[in-house]
This record gives sequence, structure tokens and C-alpha cells, in this order.
Amino acid sequence: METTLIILKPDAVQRGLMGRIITRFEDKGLQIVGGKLMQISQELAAQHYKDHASKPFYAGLVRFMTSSPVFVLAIRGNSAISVCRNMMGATFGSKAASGTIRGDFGVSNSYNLVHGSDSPEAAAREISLFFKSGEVLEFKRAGECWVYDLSGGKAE
Ligand code: IDP
Ligand code: MG
Repeated sequence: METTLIILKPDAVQRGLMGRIITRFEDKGLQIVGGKLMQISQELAAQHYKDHASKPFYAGLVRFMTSSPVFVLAIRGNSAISVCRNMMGATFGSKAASGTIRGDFGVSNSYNLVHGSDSPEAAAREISLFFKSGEVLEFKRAGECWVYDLSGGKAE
């Protein structure tokens, strides 16, 4: 099982798309194990996007991400990191395939609705940036045995 950090970016919150995007992750069988509406500070944006600091789009990206509230989620599931990245689609809304979140809800290259961790290391780092200890929960879902084949003792 993996847990990944998903951010519904300011455009998703302002456009009233939070529910529809979260529903996609729930429909897939992924488990929401943390969530909150928050305003990202300059410092947090800089830490989160530190690998992009030298990119030409960095200043605009930080301005965008701090411009209005975001909804952050911790999402758990089998291969959750790659499953969520595939559901998000390519970075640019104009290039993202139909059927993906970015492909279905936008055409902008920078206002692309969602962030998702891209590796287990990034997921661990980003979850600890956005959630305090105790805010990401561990709980049994009633329907877990119909989301996964648990007959062999692990989730298949
Ligand atoms: P990702 O979000 O698909 O992982 P990254 O390359 O990590 O894409 O870029 C982080 C974010 O920076 C993107 O989601 C997008 O909002 C923004 N971004 C990336 N490349 C560009 C660009 O060329 N122009 C404008 N914004 C960009
Ligand atoms: Mg990235």
C-alpha cells in the first residue's frame, strides 16, 4: 500500500471542482486518509517546489499556489502514487488525455488543477510538509473486501 499527497490547486477550489475530482479518486477505490482546506504560505510553497526553483515558471507557480486556498488530500491504495498520476494526466491541460482530470477539466498549462507526488520519496516528504502527525488516519473501510481480493492475506 502507498499513500500519496494530492493537492487540489487554487483553480480547482475556485471553480467548484473539488467534489468532482475527489469523487474520481473515491470511485477508483482509493481511500481518502487525510484532507483539509488550507492557504499555502510562501515558505511552504518554496519547500514543496524546491526542485523547481531554477525553472522559468517557478515564480508564477508559487504565486498561483499561494493565491487562494487549496484542498490537500492524503490518498492510500495499491500503487496509489502511479494510479493517481495516471488519473491526473499529463502536466499541460492542453496535452492531457481525455478521461484524465487535467484532460477533462482544463486547457491551461500552469493552472492544471491537481498536484500528485511522483515517487515514494516525494510522497513521504510532501505528506510530512502538509500534514501534522495524527492528521493522516489509519482506518478500516467496510467495503475493503470488495475493493481488493484479500483472500490471500494481502490486498491484491
Ligand atoms: P507535474 O505537476 O505534472 O508533476 P511538474 O513538471 O512537476 O509537473 O511542474 C509542477 C507544476 O508547475 C505543474 O503542475 C504546473 O502547474 C507548473 N508548470 C510546469 N511546467 C510549466 C510550464 O512550462 N509553464 C507553466 N507552468 C508549468
Ligand atoms: Mg511534479
